[in-house]
Amino acid sequence: MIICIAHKKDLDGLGSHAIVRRYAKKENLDIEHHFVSYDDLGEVFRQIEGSEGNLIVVADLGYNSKIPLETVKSLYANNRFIWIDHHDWSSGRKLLEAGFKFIHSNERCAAELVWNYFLPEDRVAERIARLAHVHDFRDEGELAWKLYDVISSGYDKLKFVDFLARGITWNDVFQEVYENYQKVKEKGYDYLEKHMVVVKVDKYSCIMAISKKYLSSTLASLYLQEKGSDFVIVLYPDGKMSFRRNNPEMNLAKMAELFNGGGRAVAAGGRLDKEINEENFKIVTEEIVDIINRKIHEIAPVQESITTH
Ligand SMILES: [Mn+2]
Repeated sequence: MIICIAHKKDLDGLGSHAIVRRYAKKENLDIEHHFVSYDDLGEVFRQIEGSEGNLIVVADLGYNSKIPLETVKSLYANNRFIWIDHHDWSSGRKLLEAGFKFIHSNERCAAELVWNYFLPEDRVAERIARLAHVHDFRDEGELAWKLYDVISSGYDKLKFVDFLARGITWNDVFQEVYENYQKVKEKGYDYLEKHMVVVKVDKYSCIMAISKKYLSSTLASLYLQEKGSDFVIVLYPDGKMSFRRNNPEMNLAKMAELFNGGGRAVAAGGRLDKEINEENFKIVTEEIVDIINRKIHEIAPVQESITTH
């Protein structure tokens, strides 16, 4: 059996799921999908502890400090274990010592790496991978962004993945879901606009806002990023945090580590151990600023200027 553990929030993660699903069908293997976010990955490894003789594929999920090293080691010892990713692993060296097969690139998205590894000759897998790339690298491409809206709407992930795996990238169901979600998005942007603050962290400007759950972190943060601050933090009522930047000096993977998360330099996610609401929003933002401030020189290392005589 294949156990596929990949990101649940975007086209890269679900595209990775879809390509592995297509591979499973081709090889006549059963497949179990785990739709995971960065911060609950450790929990999923614990859930499948004891698995033996399976192919475990982890995709589009980076290292975070909550991943149980011993559990991963035992999964690797008893299964074929492959990790395919494009996130920042600079803090994850200890985990890599477990010795599993690790495929990593900074130039390609996870779905492209999954396509190349599992189904390099397959045109459907290629199409899925290219759509994922458009979204992950914020390129132009109407279909990729429409599919992302379908994902963001909360549409059933397994159904979505199954359509893609069968080579169906658009249909009437997606169209209806997409159209309904446009109204929801507008409401979400309106709420963000009314629940945001601009703060200073060291010399950097940051926009923080509470988002409604139905607006995805990518959509919420893209909306806020357009306002031009150095970086943005989107907060969700359950404590989830999402980081995006305009200023390339900042390493958001490092920032997210302060909040039990991880990700990439350009985009990362974490979690606060409390609920966030309109009442405590101001205090929470101050706490977040304090936490980041203490480590700002690791997040945005000052470039030493070298003077020559
Ligand atoms: Mn990705």
